[in-house]
Amino acid sequence: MFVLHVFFIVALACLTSSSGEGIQPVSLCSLPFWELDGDCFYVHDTKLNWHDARHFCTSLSGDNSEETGLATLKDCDQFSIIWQHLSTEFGPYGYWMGGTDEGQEGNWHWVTGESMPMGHPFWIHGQPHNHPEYNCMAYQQNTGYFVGWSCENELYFLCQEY
Ligand SMILES: [Ca+2]
Repeated sequence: MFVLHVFFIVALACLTSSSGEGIQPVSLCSLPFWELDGDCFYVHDTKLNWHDARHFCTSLSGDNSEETGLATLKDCDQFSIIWQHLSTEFGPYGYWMGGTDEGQEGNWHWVTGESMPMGHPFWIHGQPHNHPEYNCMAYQQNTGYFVGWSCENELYFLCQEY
């Protein structure tokens, strides 16, 4: 009976600690994606140009039914959470994300086809500008803003499970 009691207390302690704040025993995301604000993201630490980065992110869907691609952001709160994560876990680099105006100059949209936010507080001051050589959107961690860059630049990048 004593042994049974000890086992029960230990089991209860594990259950309590695993349900504590900040610990998420069940993730919505499949590896290598991690959950953040209800969505699944992955930061790739090798630099590629925007098109190769987009292809890499798309290829991560593998056998999963989830579609994957360069990351999009749903709102300002998620933008803030991503900034905090990149600041603490990675570094002051540029990261490709899924915004582009390649199809039509000045018509910035997410690769999912959804409209993307314009102006403050997302884009760096004065952007997005209409420039035919700057058609791909990066997140600039050191400034905390989106910028439009040449798609041929090689950067780290952020993928997402949609
Ligand atoms: Ca452009």
